[in-house]
Amino acid sequence: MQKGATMKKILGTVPVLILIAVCFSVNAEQETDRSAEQAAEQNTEVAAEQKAEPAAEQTGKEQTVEVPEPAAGKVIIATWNMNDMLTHSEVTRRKDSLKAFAEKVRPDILCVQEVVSYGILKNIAVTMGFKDYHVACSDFFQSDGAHRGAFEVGVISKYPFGQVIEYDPSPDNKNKEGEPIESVIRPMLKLGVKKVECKRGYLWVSIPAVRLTISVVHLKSSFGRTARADSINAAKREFVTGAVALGVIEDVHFFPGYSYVVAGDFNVGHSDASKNGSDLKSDCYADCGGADLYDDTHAILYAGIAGGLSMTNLTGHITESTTSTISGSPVDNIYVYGGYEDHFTGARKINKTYGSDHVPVWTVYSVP
Ligand SMILES: [Ca+2]
Ligand SMILES: [Ca+2]
Repeated sequence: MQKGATMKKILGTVPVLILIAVCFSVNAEQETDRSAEQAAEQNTEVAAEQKAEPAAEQTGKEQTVEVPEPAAGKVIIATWNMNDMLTHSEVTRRKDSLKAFAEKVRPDILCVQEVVSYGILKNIAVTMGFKDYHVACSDFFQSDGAHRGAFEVGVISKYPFGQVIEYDPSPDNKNKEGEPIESVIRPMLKLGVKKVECKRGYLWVSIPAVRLTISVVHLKSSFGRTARADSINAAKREFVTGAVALGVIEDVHFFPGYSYVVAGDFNVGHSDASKNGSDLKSDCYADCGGADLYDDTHAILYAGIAGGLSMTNLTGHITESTTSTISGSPVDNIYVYGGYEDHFTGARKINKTYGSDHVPVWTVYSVP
């Protein structure tokens, strides 16, 4: 896939800042609004994610997309928000769907969201038939409770991990089984992205056998809100994504010759015309005209505003939603970067949720 073409496609959907002077004049007021909302929300940070129940097993029309047969040097990388994998009994209840998913998608590397512990993810891997695969899981929440306030992200990989690091806003690990080493998240402070109180960071793994680093995200949901009511959620998304971007920039130097992947549930569609902006200094919420909008999450990865970082969104050409609960462009995205971006196929989705409220999204990577 040509990065330039993809970028044009993405950029074509995002309003571009034209009047910097106008935007600066309203910026101070917007900052105040955001700070006030932030303070209010910090006090009422809900442990539970609120969302609608999954509507249906199918979303959209069934695509006749076949995942290619396994082949040497071809790596299927998928991301899937599994929806409420809260207990071992839930894994058992959904075992047929999990097996069907595994047989259809056959991921070599599967990035997941909405599991609550390493133990649950290990159980999922075995249930899918991947008992020899390697499992990495974040531990943002020590409770591992059967509730949405304990959501982790993880990776199930055919290939061993070189290293697993959890980037946790509040490091708290206590040497439980499967806990990765952890580091505090660095806000992209030099570009004005401040730390915002949030519970969920991201998980980073390196996979030397296929020369990949992968950052898995499950960014803050909007609870269906937009504009000012969504500003604190957008700030949380930008905070974590900024840290991910810094990590990718670091990976380029630390792991030359690798490809760098950012995958997961962004909780904002890549082409959501009511939210996406591309200027961190200007966040407009309503009646914006040509002014830059308030959620620069995707732009942080593709628009070059973070150290020239211009990742390619393999999902950029997909216009249909990837979840039955959020309409519009995909919230589940796979971004890639490095000298081998053309070794990834454009992402595809299978319009079947396999018991979740999200469909899986996948790409095939030809190892250089
Ligand atoms: Ca932790
Ligand atoms: Ca903006």
